Amino acid sequence: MRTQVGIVGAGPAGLVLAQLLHLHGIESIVIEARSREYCEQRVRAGVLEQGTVELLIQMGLGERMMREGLVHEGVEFRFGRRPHRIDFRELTGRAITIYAQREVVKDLIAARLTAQRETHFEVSDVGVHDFDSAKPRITFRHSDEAQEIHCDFIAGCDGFHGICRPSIPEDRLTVYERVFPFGWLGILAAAPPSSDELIYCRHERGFALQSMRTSEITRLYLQCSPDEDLAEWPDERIWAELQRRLATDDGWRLTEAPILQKGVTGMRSFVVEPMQAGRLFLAGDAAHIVPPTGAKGLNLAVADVRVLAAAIVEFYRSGSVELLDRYSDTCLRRVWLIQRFSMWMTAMLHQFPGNDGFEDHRQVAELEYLTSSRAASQTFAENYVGLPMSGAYL
Ligand code: RFL
Ligand code: PHB
Repeated sequence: MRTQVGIVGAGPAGLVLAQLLHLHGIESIVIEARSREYCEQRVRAGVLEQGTVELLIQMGLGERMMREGLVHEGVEFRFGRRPHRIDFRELTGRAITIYAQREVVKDLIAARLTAQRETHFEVSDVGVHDFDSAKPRITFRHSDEAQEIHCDFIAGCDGFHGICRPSIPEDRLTVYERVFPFGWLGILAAAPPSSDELIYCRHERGFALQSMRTSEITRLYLQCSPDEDLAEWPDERIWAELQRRLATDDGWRLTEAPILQKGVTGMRSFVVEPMQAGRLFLAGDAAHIVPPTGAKGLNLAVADVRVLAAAIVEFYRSGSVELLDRYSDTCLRRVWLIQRFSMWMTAMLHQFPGNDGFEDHRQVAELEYLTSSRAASQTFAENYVGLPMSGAYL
């Protein structure tokens, strides 16, 4: 097979890149290890920055998202058993949209199939080769047959556990990493959310978060140990712990309902530098991971491929490799701003082992300042709704 861009991974990064290229008349082939059904059902992110929403609309993918997505103009921080709201609209003129990652992925796969561009699910033994030359190759197996893609560029959009990053010789990459001593136990529950907006809650027993997927489905998280055994968390224990952490003095109660899905996610910050090697470009979780506290992973993946698509389009338009050469530097400026924000949110809201009380006071002071100072609220809000794609600091 021959194409212009070979894309490994059909997550948000790979699929948005494929669609952006398609809209500029550039051919690509997407290969994905999992089945289409698996990609469309995987429970992941839920918060879209306004810039991500605007890009999806420009790409012609806004129709269902605008109908079904929930626009949120603020968020709540809960601590000391009291709610504190931050108003995005008033502080930034912008908002976020709640629309599940799997719905974004469904819309993108549907667009890909409508465009009749090649996509292969359930491939195995993927390898990327010769990316230091002008003729890179991707090899894989599909339906038990060995296949090969000859292309001009390879986009490594295969997530944190993919093969693209480890295919680059170790001595060409610098890895920056922090692994947190906790994880999140997440559930989907068949109940309308008990509050219209997200609630980020600091509690002595650990962080809790109320989010949602639709007006009928609540998404909730509890801080837990990174290797927490789900077998020790029957539904009653999960609800009791959520009620305890989220309780307020004004009698607010979480609506309990059947739990549809449970999972535990470890938390880390990770950045690889540079995000490119020859004609292999890493994007999204393949290049970086942020702790989910800032709700940024998917948005950052989309920001990367926007930069990559523009660079590839420029190459085919003018032959210039200038934007391609700068790809990693351009992306990493944003990546580190988002790392900073996600780390700050994580440190403000979670219980860290060995805490001697100093951290409790520091966290509460941080939250009090955040929710009472207009300057602090605005700083948070401009980061949460999404930093612009370019500007003084980008
Ligand atoms: P993905 O989504 O992991 O997609 C990578 C794809 O590559 C495939 N793959 C391969 N394909 C071919 N060959 C191979 N050898 C392959 N190896 C892997 C995989 O099957 C997969 O389909 O990475 P991508 O596209 O970079 O997208 C990143 C986002 O998925 C991720 O950052 C977010 O989900 C993170 N995240 C959140 N981000 C947000 O912006 N807002 C949120 O509210 C938010 N909440 C979350 C999250 C992630 C979570 N988990 C489970 C890690 C909440 C959670 C609980
Ligand atoms: C989610 O809805 O899954 C979600 C929301 C906010 C976060 C992380 C995850 O910070």
